[in-house]
Amino acid sequence: MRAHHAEQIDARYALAKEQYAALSVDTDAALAALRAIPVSLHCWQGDDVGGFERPAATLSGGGIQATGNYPGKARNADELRADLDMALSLIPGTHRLNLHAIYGDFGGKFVDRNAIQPEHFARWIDWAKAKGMGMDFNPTYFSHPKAEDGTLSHPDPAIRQFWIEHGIACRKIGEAFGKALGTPCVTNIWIPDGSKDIPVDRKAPRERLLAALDAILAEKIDRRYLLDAVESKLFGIGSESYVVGSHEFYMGYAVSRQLLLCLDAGHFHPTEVIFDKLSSVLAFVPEVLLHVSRGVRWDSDHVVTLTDELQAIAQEIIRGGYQQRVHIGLDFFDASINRLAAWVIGTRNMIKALLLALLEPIQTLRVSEQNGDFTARLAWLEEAKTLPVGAVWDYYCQQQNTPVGAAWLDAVKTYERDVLSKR
Ligand code: RNT
Ligand code: ZN
Repeated sequence: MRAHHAEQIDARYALAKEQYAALSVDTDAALAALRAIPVSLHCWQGDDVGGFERPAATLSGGGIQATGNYPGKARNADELRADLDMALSLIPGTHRLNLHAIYGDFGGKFVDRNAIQPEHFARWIDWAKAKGMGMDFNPTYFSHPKAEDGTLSHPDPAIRQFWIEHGIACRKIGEAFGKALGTPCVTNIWIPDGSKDIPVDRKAPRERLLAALDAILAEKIDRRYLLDAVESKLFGIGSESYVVGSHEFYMGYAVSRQLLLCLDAGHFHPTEVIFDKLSSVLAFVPEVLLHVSRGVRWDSDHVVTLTDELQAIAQEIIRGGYQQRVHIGLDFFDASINRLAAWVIGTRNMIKALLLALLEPIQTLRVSEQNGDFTARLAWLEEAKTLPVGAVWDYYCQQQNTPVGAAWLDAVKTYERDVLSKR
């Protein structure tokens, strides 16, 4: 029965391959290219951004929020690794893990943010190494008593210094990841600093942030191990009127320091989209980090679905040949549905969007555009939407030994019954 099913998938793929070949699209080449694009799975979807600094830690402050209380969230790093193992077994390809600093194996003792060391992440390194995965990293500038009213832009030099030390510690950890895993670790700085109501001094906090970032980044670390990124934001809960690390601030900072700029899909005006920023930003910064997310009316971090925006992001990466310069990370946290399913749905959608982009009849589209035949360009853009991408996707899932179609959901439901419901 199973074998028969597999044969059907092969047969459907063979037909699709012919149909694409007639449009000069090589599906085998597209799948080989797809396999080479990692997506960095964010650990924080597994426990609602709580982390493991203390038992039953929860997200606090930072202007971000995970809503819902679906049962079964990971309570420690072992549970989170088990959940990630399960989710990764349902996602085709080899990907990366994106850790936040609060997710170390702290061995039951409290280690403050400025004292974390690579050793606290040794078990994550071993885990990733065994899977042939790379890792990315993030300092955590929220959920901490010293983060209640600012971090790197805080007027109190002692508080700023504490967070500078955290940033420095995190870069050392990122460097250790890169050395151990043989692939550079993207270490991304995002801070929540801002103000609820209208400030009169918008200048001084930005000057302090600038100096603090320069202090964190003063030590040059080999780009083979570590890539530094900075992430802007428009507003957050409690920082509606002013965000210190705005887009212009970090764009200027990344350009002047030649760092990675992180573009989070939820961090701009509600109708503003990030796909069109790629070719502009990449004219001035060496590389970009994406936080692929889905804002619904605000930066709500809903699970990524196969929207027009997601497809446009993937198209820009592929059409621009930016695979080596754009690091794809996910950033959503939904606590109202099964958390593993959220990872699987969001990540599979990101990969599907990349596949759709790789299967575009790009030659026909480009020739139409170059000839000024915008009628044909529009016609082919629309025809491409109903080409048999599903057959190619199913074949890819089968080839990568991951469930085809919605079969992954059965695996998640079984895991929920056997493991999550017992937590
Ligand atoms: C917050 C930023 C940031 C966080 C993570 C948890 O608005 O998007 O990237 O979501 O660091
Ligand atoms: Zn983000």
